[in-house]
Amino acid sequence: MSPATIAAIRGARHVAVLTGAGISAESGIPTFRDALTGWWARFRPEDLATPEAFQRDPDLVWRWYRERRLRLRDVMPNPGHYALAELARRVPSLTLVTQNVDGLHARAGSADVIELHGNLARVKCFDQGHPAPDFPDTDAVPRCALCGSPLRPDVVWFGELLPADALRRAQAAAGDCDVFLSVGTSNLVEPAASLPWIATRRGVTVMIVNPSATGQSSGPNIHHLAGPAGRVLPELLREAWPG
Ligand code: BV8
Repeated sequence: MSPATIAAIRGARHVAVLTGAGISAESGIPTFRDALTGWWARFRPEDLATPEAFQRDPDLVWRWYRERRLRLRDVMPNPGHYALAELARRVPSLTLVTQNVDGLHARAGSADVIELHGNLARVKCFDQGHPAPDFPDTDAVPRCALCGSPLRPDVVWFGELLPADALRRAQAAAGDCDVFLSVGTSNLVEPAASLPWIATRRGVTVMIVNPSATGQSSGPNIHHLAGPAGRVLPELLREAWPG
């Protein structure tokens, strides 16, 4: 990695990190842009991850999330998740913001993860948002014990607002950081996709960890660390803090 990249991360006061589905790819979780596999290949995520899809066919959407959640039992954080947990111990301040709903950052030891799009392990009811104690392992949509409305995963669907406090904290971190680290995101989904621009416009260093340059911005302060997060992030830490 370039001496400028190493110097920037070593000298950082506050690192803001935004992760997307790409950081979980090496844990075996397909990214959003990868076509859905098997029976689900006939759908696009944007067609299932909406309140309208749930109201149209609650059992279908519930089953999709139930399968995704059951699959989480067999996956583990990968070296990319662990490297970010280690980075938080190396710099004075680190804010970790994720678009992912898989909970893998917390399982890798990261604290105070800002989950912009919710968490697949949590369930709430559709009408009132009453939290449900657990994710009922049923094929048909279960009902809320308090109000009787259908239960749904506690994730942010397309067309739904992000949790206001999470978005505010993420935007504040992008506005305060001196290094912005974007890992495994295609920058397609708003308003998360605008976070790196807050940092770029301030002229701070932006590092992009992604095997692909597609959809990624470029410029004098933008360092593209090309490659899979599970290899690049541990490499970044080893070179910045050798031994
Ligand atoms: C909202 C939870 C107000 C559900 C998800 C402008 C402003 C505001 C809103 C909009 C706007 N324009 C459009 C909108 C509407 C919409 C939107 O952005 N649509 C897109 C499709 C254009 N946004 C919303 O609806 C948001 N709500 O803004 O409310 C509003 C409402 C209506 C109208 C106006 C305003 C809510 C968005 C949240 C949706 N929920 N997830 C679930 O999971 O089921 S988003 C979903 O996409 C996931 O969370 C995922 O993380 C996220 C983003 O995708 P990525 O993470 O980037 O993943 P992706 O697959 O795209 O890319 C993977 C990347 O990894 C690639 O670059 C690849 O190269 C790289 N990669 C692969 N392998 C590796 C790797 N990188 C590193 N290492 C590897 N090994």
